[in-house]
Amino acid sequence: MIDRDDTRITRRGFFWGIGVSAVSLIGLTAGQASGWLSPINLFAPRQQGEGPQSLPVNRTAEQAGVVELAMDPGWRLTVMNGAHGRAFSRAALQRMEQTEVELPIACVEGWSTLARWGGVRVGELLAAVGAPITSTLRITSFEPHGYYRTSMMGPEYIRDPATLVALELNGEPLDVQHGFPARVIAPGRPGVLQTKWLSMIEVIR
Ligand SMILES: Nc1nc2c(c(=O)[nH]1)N[C@H]1C(S)=C(S)[C@@H](COP(=O)(O)O)O[C@H]1N2
Ligand SMILES: [Mo]
Repeated sequence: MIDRDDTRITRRGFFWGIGVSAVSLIGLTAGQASGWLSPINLFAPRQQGEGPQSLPVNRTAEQAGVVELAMDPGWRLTVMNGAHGRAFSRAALQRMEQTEVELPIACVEGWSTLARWGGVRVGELLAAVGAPITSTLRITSFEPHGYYRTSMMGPEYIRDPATLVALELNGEPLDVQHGFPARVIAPGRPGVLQTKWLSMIEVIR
């Protein structure tokens, strides 16, 4: 049985809690957006224009525990179509037709930064394993844990010629913080789905 007075106190506490979270959220957002508040910005490295290759970093390579794996010369990107697959070294990806696109990373945390990306069209990789452009893909990172290590990609992205497995960022090889050896970049995709540190692309239908 719940005592009425207890219930009322709990409710007050609940609303008070919401008020506090709303205030701190506004504080953090303002800190990211405007220069004069930047000393209190708790996400300092994620400001516009900051970070390696002039792009902020969400979850660093150190936080993701990928630094050694990213530098492994034995790295391959495996592309699976049913039982058939191919493993591409970074050099093999570089020998394929390269495409350059200008696309932003747009993070829900409140920043969006435009960058120049170079790499291989996802559609080309699918063609290399005989998969149609109407496929749906599961994309997996070699990041061992973490909420953003996998993403799905439907045909609406794949058939867009600007959807890449990116190898280069702003004219240089991807920094490890931005997904070296290879990451996904596609137009109109939320930042969380622009998977870094790729290991596998699977056709799931
Ligand atoms: N493997 C992996 N990919 C990831 C993430 C991650 O934590 N792990 N973070 C995502 C999020 S939330 C964003 S906004 C972008 C940021 O890319 P950047 O760090 O290169 O700017 O990467 C995405 N890709
Ligand atoms: Mo993000």
